[in-house]
Amino acid sequence: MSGKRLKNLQICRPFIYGNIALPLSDNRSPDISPDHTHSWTVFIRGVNGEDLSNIIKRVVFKLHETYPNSSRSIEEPPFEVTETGWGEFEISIRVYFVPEASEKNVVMYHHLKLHPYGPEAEQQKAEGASVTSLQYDEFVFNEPTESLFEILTKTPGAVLPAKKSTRVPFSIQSENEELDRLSAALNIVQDSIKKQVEKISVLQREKNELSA
Ligand code: SLL
Repeated sequence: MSGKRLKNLQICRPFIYGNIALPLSDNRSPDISPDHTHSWTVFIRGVNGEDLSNIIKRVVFKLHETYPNSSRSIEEPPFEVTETGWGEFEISIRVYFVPEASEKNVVMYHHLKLHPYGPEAEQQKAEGASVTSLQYDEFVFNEPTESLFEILTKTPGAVLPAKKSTRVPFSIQSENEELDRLSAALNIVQDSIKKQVEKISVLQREKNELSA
């Protein structure tokens, strides 16, 4: 593997970060503080839930200072932190790439969401529904090292077994919907090509008849 950089080349790796939260029920475990209202997980992962450890070495989640050891360093996938608490706050997510990448670390900010929001908030609150707040983003590598390029193109991230509680609603489903839209568009294009071909052959026939 090589640290040489590939000139005039850019490669992207899509990912998702955010949190899922669940209201705690009354029959919570006794070691959970009584003023805590929710359990939540903040995470970063691939768009289809896959592991990003082929490019990420470490992720540091910086929680609110009301948490003990508020800086949580996660060195192995899944890159996530699960906690319980009572309030929403901003979490910084600092990503360190594998050494082969020779890339600087990057930081993202996520506002931890515990409470339902939007038009169905009241109903969701009454149902004790889970709350999900996600962000799609991409790592963009300009002039990547040959090693990073090889990692990104040859070894796709392993798919982690999706845990029900933190399943991501993007993914195969939205990808399939996009494929449906593409194939509908393709049908329209093919239809119009067919019509044009018929028109041309009618014109051709007319032309032949005139010159006969
Ligand atoms: C708020 N500005 O007032 C925010 C701060 C902090 C949330 C929210 C701590 C839990 C614990 C916890 O939930 N902190 O360790 O006891 O809403």
